[in-house]
Amino acid sequence: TLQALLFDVDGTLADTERDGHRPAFNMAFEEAGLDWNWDEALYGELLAVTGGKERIRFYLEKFNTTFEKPENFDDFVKGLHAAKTKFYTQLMAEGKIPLRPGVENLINEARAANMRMAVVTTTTPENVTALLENTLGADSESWFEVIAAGDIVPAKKPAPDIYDWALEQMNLTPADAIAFEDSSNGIQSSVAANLKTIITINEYTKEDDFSAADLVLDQMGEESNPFTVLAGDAHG
Ligand code: XBP
Ligand code: MG
Repeated sequence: TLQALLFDVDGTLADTERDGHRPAFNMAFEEAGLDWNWDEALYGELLAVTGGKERIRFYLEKFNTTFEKPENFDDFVKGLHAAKTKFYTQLMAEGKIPLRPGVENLINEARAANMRMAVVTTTTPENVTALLENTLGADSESWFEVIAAGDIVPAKKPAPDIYDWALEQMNLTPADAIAFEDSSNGIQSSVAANLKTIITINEYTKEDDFSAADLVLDQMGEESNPFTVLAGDAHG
């Protein structure tokens, strides 16, 4: 029986990639004196790899192969990524990124229905805190029983590991939960963890393959929530 909703963050709760993560990466590059610029089209290609540190490495492997890597390359990537997180959380604090339509309503209904909730994401934990605090309110992170994020598991989405970890923490089986995702990497991860999955598409992911989804929506509805469609009367 349905007991829990598991939420991806980027692209699902909010459209954070184009106007949040992408400019934050560019600000970090500029601060470090690098002339790299990730425009919207390039960023769409870089989204093939999840995780910010992993994405920087992917960029250098595929799109900027002439860059001479510094000796302590791991620290270099970590430093760049820490700066990116600083800029990203600043952008969130400025309140520039709203939740996607229907998300707040869905979360409120889920709480009213005593649904258990978790966040399951490849992004950095600080970024989740910054988004939730600046949209749903100061204590909203506590509504989520588990924040499964960032480097908690080494193999990020599309691997199922982060969903497996969240389910284990909550002592749930996959049949007890539904995942909310927006991307190919996201649904590969949730489906590999045997979870029913509801997709809300966005500009970067509308061409992705969602044939494994249980439901594909443009956005969450303001009135009738998708988990009631899949689970019958969740208000029971
Ligand atoms: C989205 C991602 C992340 C962010 C960057 O994850 O792929 O890598 O773009 O985050 P999800 P960090 O949709 O699973 O939330 O730079 O903090 O790694
Ligand atoms: Mg996503």
